Amino acid sequence: MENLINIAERFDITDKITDVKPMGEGLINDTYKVFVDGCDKPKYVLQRINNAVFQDVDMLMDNIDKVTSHLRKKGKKTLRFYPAKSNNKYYFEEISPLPSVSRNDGKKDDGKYWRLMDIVPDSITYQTINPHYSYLAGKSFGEFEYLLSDLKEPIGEIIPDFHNIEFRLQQLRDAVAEDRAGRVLEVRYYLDEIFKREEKMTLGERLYREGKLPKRICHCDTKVNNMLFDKDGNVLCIIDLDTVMPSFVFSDYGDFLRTAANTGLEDAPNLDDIDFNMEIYEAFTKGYLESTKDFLLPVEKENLPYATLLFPYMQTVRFLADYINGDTYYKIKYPTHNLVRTKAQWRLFERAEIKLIP
Ligand code: GN1
Ligand code: MG
Repeated sequence: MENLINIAERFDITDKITDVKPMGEGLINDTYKVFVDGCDKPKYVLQRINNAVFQDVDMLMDNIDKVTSHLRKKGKKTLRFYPAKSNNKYYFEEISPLPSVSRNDGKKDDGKYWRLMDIVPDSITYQTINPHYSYLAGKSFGEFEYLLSDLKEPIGEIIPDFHNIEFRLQQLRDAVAEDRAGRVLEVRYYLDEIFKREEKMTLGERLYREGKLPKRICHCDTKVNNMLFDKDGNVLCIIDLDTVMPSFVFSDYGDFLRTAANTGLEDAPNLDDIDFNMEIYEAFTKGYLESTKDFLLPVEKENLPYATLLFPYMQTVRFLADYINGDTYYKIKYPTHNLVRTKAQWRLFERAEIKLIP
């Protein structure tokens, strides 16, 4: 970890760094906890930004700066980043001494982008939660969107079409047409099931084109583990702000339930572990509607059950496309990991579909 200590030392902090260790379960960035002299708990989070996914790092950190400043002005606890000594920006680029190599998608990967932020003290993360915490999470998420609803500065679309299901289905079609890893045959069943529901699941994009559904500033990655709770279950702070961008409110509502109402893990190999927990769903919805009732449009409220189905559906599409493409996007721990994730998300979709659609 010697090299990582050197990296962390390049930020504008006065502590003496003693150790850097891997942290968290993120599927995109590499995350580490940073220990300093005189403190037995880690004090900072060091992250290498995946710039194949977040290609415009300036826009990324600029979005986060605008959002965190706005939340801080309103008295909310939020992430705090440290400037790099070399450029006074909230990140620096480490230029690789080796000649740049072309990755298998043809993009060059020659820079490593690093950033450093505070660890929120006495915070707890969960993979699954109880109904009361779910209610509190619903309130906080609604409030998060509400607090950002008067942000005047523009927030860039950091990953274009990120939660556009029509675009995700097209990516899946392209992956199938190319069949780069020779995996299409074994996933035929899932492809058929997905495309059978295409019309129904692309409703949001149609409403948007008709001018009926707005985009608002959303978090767009509201997994349960992107929320820090205190010991009483109150949401202390919402983390992982990389994907904050204009989207339908369905994103935040639906993606939270995708993880929170799942009785199993996102990648549970045993599908019997997976069910859609209605108590979590109802508690979250109650909290969410309490804090959004004054600004959500009827079309947004009425379509929350659609949003609940959309996210397991979209995540199935994304994991499956990555599996078919030979695992170029999500980090995997074993060769069939994206297939296991696909099956687990699909089971969740089916369970939610049965329970939500009479
Ligand atoms: C990714 O890196 P992480 O785990 O916070 C992904 C989300 C997916 C999620 C699936 C930029 O988030 O969209 O829902 O994995 N983030 C990006 O667990 O693609
Ligand atoms: Mg995350």
